[in-house]
Amino acid sequence: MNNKIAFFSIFVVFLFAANLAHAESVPDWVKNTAKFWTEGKITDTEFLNAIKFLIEKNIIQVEAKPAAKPASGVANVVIPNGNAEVGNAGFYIPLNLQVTSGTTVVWINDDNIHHTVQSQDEKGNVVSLFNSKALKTGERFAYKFTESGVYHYFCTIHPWRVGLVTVY
Ligand SMILES: [Cu+2]
Repeated sequence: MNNKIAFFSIFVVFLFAANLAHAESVPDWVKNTAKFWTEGKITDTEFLNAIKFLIEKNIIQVEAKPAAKPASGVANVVIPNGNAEVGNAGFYIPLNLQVTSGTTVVWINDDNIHHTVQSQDEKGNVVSLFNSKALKTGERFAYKFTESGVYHYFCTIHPWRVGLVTVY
C-alpha cells in the first residue's frame, strides 16, 4: 500500500467514523478530489485545499487543544518500546515535554535496546549541556533545567530520533 492510499483510508475513516453526523455533507467534489489524489491525477496542494475547505465549513471539526500546564518538580520522558524503528510512531513520550524552570527531567528507557540522551542545538549540532551513557532497559537519566528555552535532544545510537524539552 502506498502512503497516499494509506492516508486516504485514514482520512475516510476519520470522516465517516469520527464525524458521522456530518459525513453526508461532504460534497461530492471533495470525495472526487480525494480519489483523484490517490490516483496521482491532482497535486498534494489541491487535495489539502479540499481538506481545508472541509475544516473551514466545519464539516471536519478541529478541536483546539487547551494549552497544557507545564510540569514542575520532576517530569518524565519515556523512551517507548520500538523507539529505534524509523517507521514507528514510537517517538519520545511526550515528544515535547513542557516544564517550568527548575524541573528535573527524567528519561526512562522503556525499550528493549540501549538508547542515549544527547543535547543538540536546533540545527542538530551536538552541544555539551547533557549527555547520558547508553541506557539499558529500565535505566534512567536525569537532568535539571534551570533556564527557560527550547532544548533539543537525540539518541546517538539512533540519530533520527529527536525530542524536545520546553522550559518556561
Ligand atoms: Cu536510541
